[in-house]
Amino acid sequence: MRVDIISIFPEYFAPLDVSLIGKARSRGILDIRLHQLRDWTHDVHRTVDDTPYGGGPGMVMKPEPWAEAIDAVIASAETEGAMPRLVVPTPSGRPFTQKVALEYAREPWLLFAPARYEGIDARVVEEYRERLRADEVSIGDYVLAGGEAAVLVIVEAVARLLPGVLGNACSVADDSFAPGAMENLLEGPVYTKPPVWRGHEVPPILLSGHHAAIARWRRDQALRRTVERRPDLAARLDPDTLDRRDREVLEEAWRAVRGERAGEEEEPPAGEERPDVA
Ligand code: 6GU
Repeated sequence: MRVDIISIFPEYFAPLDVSLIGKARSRGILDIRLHQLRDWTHDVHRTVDDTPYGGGPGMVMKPEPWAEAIDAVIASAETEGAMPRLVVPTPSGRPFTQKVALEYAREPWLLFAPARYEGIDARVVEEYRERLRADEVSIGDYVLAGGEAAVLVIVEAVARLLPGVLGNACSVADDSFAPGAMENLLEGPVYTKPPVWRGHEVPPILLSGHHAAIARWRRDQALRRTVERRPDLAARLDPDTLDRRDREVLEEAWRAVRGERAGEEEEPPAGEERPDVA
């Protein structure tokens, strides 16, 4: 996969030389190319921003340097007519999820346009939307100072899905959020040696050698953890992917978050309201 990144801080991407991604690059699985946006300005100050039309705080990134930079990347295609998919990180974008990561992992070429300031003049995405299948994506409900950190997040999530990047291909299928058995499920706790550490024991089932019982225990843990930590995800579990035991574990976990004991009534008696969870 080829990845181009246009930014006023190309040095921000030094971590892409390290670890999993660094190895994928040196092995030729990932071809990452960094570009300085200011190289496509024409004034002595190498200006990339200007005041917003309509007033308001902050600055907006000018369209011209972005378009010249994007055109130069398009022109550098090594296959005649090949076009990158354009990804513009912004807190007002659509959520970047594991599903989107899997979709990007199937693309041969991605182009990232991370902005600083209040964002890029909206006409840039408008200009390239059709030709480059431009996507505006957000990595979560908080605001970063710029899109660079979001690009690092997205590149790491996508790169580990590329064939040959991870040592163990199964770990991708077992991921939290992976489509299939783990869809909308968080992974449970994991343990390694020693069996007792500072008085904390590894759950004995994991030392039993009973593979089916271990798989069942792990699934119980995943179900409980998801209800506790991400009731929003748990509420979206597909009933068709749940067996009888799953349903029992879930029911018990929901009771626990609601602060009920087993066998207690669904509805509290009138006048004894309890706070709703999720
Ligand atoms: Cl993609 N960019 C910025 N600047 N802030 C964000 C974000 C992206 N996703 C969440 N917050």
